[in-house]
Amino acid sequence: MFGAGSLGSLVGGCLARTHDVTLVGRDPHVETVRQDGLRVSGVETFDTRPAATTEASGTTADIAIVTVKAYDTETAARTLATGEYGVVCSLQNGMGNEDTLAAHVDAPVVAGTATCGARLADPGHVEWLGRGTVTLGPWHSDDTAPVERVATAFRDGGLPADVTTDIRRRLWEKLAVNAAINPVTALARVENGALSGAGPLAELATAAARETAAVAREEGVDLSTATATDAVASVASETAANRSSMHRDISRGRRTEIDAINGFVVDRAAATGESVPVNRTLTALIRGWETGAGVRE
Ligand code: KPL
Repeated sequence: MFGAGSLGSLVGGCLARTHDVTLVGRDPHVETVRQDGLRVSGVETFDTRPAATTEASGTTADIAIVTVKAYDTETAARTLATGEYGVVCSLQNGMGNEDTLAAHVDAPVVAGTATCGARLADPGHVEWLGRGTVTLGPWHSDDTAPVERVATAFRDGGLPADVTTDIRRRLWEKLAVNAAINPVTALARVENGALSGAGPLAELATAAARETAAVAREEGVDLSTATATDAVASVASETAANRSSMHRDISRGRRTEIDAINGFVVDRAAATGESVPVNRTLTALIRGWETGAGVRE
């Protein structure tokens, strides 16, 4: 597991019930897992003992699952390139991660999205807040065999996993959800539920999703406006009590994934000539906050 944040620790903890797992992350979480093991609580509660390390150069594994923040993908890909892996699977937010991984690693790349709710409560303890599901598909290939290997590992570990040949559309749909919910909740400092129903924040989020769907269609991805905006509404209500990852990043004074989310939409729109004023504004505001907070050069 490259990335031992909330999702990486949850997935790693589940898989460690049936597989040899190594979490690659940061201290103090890694040190606590190494000493005392990993506790998962919530949807299911159990203790596991995955290996844990802060340094993964030259590692070998059947499957590498990448859950690092999008701005750390390049570093993770360079580290992965020093080892040997049968399959590399991204379960990250934002777009562009799979291409970055594929540019460095000599292994099939699998793209995935996860709807599992997770929160790192304390070092060594992850809360499993919503069972969720993982959807996986091949990247740059029609070969589903590596995808099935990853899906089987997930299911063996007790995580529901589907395989699709339509993963590009699924990633764009997730991008629309993140482009709508993440910056709006981060800037307004509200929980996701504040965007369900009517109101100015919901309208803003819907507009960001609408623009994202239009850019997806320009890219040849069949994502209707209704599918994108319905997805935003249902995720906002299903995760009503959650704070989005961008809201949490900003609250902790950390860099966000804006470049791989709304920034990606803005870049693709520039390439296709689409106008995306809402995504452009949200991107400028979050980047401006990052610069002011000293977490962006
Ligand atoms: O993926 C998410 C995130 O916060 O990054 C959503 C789906 C918006 C849930 O909070």
